[in-house]
Amino acid sequence: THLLTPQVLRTELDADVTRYRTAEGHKGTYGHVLTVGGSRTMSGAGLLASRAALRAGCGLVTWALPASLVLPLSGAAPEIMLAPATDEESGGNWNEASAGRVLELAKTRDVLAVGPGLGRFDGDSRWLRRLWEAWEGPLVVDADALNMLSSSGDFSAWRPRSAATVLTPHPGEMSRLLGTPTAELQQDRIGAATGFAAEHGVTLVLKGARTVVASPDGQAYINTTGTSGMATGGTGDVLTGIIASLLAQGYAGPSAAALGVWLHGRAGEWAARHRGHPASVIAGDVIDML
Ligand code: NPW
Ligand code: AMP
Ligand code: MG
Repeated sequence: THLLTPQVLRTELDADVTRYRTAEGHKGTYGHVLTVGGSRTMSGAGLLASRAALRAGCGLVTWALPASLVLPLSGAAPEIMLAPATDEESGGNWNEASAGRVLELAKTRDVLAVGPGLGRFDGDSRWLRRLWEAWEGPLVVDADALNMLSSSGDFSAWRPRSAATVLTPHPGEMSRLLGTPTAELQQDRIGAATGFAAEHGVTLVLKGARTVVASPDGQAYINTTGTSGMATGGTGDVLTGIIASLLAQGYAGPSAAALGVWLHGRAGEWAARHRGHPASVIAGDVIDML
């Protein structure tokens, strides 16, 4: 177990943000993220993840969202492309059939980030399983998509992924993944994270004060950045976008997760300083400080 410091990021993880961006680069050089999330009452989560991805340096972001939201959201962030991922039959809302459309969109993107503000719908565990098994590139699984994993019942039977797979549960979501009460798993956060990461061959980010990043090969890193100001709605959605963005820029799963967690915490600290008090930090401030 290591403390996550810039030194460890550079030496152990080969994750140094200053290496990227060359004079000759263009938007295609830095990768294209597809964020999959948002629903009628939680469109903000998808928007925060998408904006954070762009701010963290990838070249392009497309946000796959319910068709019914495309018009209302069209002016929200001009830098982000919107892709309706649902059809008329669903009333423009997420349904099991939308997995095919998401996979079609993913063909021309580099990274998939699934979950922020997605909500739950009939057949959602099968929907997620299709993405998990058919998408061959890097994948970030957060929020409601984690709850779909938890309620699938047979997650262990899902085909193991060979590309980078990063799961970003907060303690409540981790509790559902493990079937262990939150208070109990919080007593051994490193054990919970490393156990799950090794068993399922994923990078597991167990969020909360001093976030733990566990890699599939058994390493664990404890973050040293962050502030209580980050205990506010939407900061987790921001982290999802950052990690997806770093994956799109070519970092390996554990490096993208560790660097993402560190940068997210540092941006939160700067936001608290900028506002003058942690209580006044909101998730959008964290994006602005990246
Ligand atoms: P408790 O209360 O302690 O038992 P949920 P969610 C626990 C979207 N959002 N330490 C805690 O449990 C998301 O993207 C949309 C200990 C807490 O009550 C999702 O799609 C926003 N426990 C959806 O909402 C902004 C901790 O988990 C429970 C903990 C639902 O996600 C907000 C809450 O977890 C939000 O991001 C910690 N550090 N952290 C938008 N603007 O659109 C969490 N818990 O029930 O999974 O709900 O995280 O709000
Ligand atoms: P979520 O619950 O998904 O919105 O994620 C919350 C984000 O804020 C995670 O990245 C947490 O690590 C971070 N966070 C929440 N509370 C704290 C805290 N007290 N100190 C540092 N980071 C926190
Ligand atoms: Mg969250």
